[in-house]
Amino acid sequence: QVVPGGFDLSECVREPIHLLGGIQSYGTLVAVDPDTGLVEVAAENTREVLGTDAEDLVGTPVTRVLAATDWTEAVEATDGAEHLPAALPVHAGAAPHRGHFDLSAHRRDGLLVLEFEPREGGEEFTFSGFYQGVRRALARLRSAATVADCCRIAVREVRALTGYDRVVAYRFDGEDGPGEVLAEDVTEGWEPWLGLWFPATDIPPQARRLYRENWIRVIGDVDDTTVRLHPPTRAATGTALDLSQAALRTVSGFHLEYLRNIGVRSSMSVSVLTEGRLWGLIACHGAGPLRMAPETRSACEMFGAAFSLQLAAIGERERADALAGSGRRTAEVAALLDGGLEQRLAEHGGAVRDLLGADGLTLKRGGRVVTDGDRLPAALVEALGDQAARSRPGSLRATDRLAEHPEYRTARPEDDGTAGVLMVPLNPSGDFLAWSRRERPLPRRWAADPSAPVQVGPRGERLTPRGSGAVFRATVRGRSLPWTAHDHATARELWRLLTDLVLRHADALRALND
Ligand code: BLA
Repeated sequence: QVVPGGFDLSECVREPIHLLGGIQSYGTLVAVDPDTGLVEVAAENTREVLGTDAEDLVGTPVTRVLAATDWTEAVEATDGAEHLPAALPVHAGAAPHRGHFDLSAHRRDGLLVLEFEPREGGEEFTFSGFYQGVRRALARLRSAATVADCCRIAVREVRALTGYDRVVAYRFDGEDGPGEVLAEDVTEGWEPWLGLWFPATDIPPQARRLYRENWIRVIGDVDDTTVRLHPPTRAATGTALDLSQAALRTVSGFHLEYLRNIGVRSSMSVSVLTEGRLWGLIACHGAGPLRMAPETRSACEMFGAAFSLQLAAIGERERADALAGSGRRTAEVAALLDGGLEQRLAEHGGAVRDLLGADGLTLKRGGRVVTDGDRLPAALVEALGDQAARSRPGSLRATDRLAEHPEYRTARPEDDGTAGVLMVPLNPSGDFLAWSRRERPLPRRWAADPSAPVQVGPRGERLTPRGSGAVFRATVRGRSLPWTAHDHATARELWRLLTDLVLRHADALRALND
């Protein structure tokens, strides 16, 4: 996709942001063969930070800059834990640079990657004072009863722990989709972002993949000069050292440009995952340079994990409540269907359709199709049957955006108003029961025109500023109202009751024949 001015968005998607071969300058990095203890890669600022030139360090023992006991501890702490970082306070460096450092160590591609961050003021970190804050934040989070509550608490607590100027809970609409600011805690005078949508292209897919793996990402200063690695590429892999798990990993120029254009000097993002999927980020911005000590990073990462779990627990509870609330009505409707599903459904289809507030109901069974309300196009019924045949009976399939599913796309005429389907596969021969919903246009307030997310400015390839000052209103088409946890629970319960009915009839029949 090329935007007006000639910027090619596919460049963003192709950039290998974990292989940029550089780090942020507030610390330094050394990658070591864990068996020999010899340095293989060193950042070019090891002289400034540790007192030994990178060129000089490569090929020699790491114990020149790190005490042998600390080296052994780093090897042991990361043994058998590929990608899992360990943090140790160490004394490191050659005189006169010897001092207190926070060492983060992790394994990657057969190397032990060591990152040294000088302790500000040279003192040891005292966890006790900080720990109270983390505990309080976690306790408050546990009291959240709804997703909205949970997000409001999270942004307030993360801002209190870190001191950023803006903290938002940003939820993706689909893992690679655009996102919405669900909650915000922001310093006075900054424009509010609450409720705004941001285009999908703001965070390209490879960045999202990385955030699924590495749950925290700190950018200390967008005006920092990147420190290159020596040597730039590894002989073993032919690429730069993989910095996916490195705290100091340098940042894509595109993203730096983005941050500068929104007046941000530093940032931190904490990943939020539910059911293994990237739900969104807790995104933080600072007006000035700001880096987080490793303990603060760990605390934020832990807080992010607690936030993720709390979201999952809220989802679970909503499903249970939904089921409890609709159980009676579902049982009544199931009773109406006792004795010959097709015939009964022809009479009571409306009641079944209303259970989920749908516009149409479709039963395909043994070559017959019974409908109530909206009638689905024959080709779509067939495509759903194919899906049903491939799915486990009772495993729901739901979408509020049929047009985005290739398996259904060809099955829908242009003017078909149906946008959402929730389907229960009944058996391996492709029978199913499905509810359908019509399109409901969805108004959104965007921080940038989602169809032209990047504009090239007067200074050439420059991503121009954006913000609520230029809110762009647009309507999302092709979506139905989403299928809620309540809808899923009701459909699953109805399926369970129908299965019981069928089994009971089969038993009665068998008893009769015995
Ligand atoms: C990364 N983009 C990011 C990150 C965020 C955003 C949060 C994670 C890194 C960080 O914490 O700074 C975007 N920030 C947002 C959004 C909000 C926010 C949407 O606060 C809303 C609340 N970005 C572009 C374009 C490109 C691009 C056009 O707009 C590509 C040309 C790239 N964004 C881009 C890249 C990264 C990124 C490459 C990864 C940076 C990295 O981790 O190295």
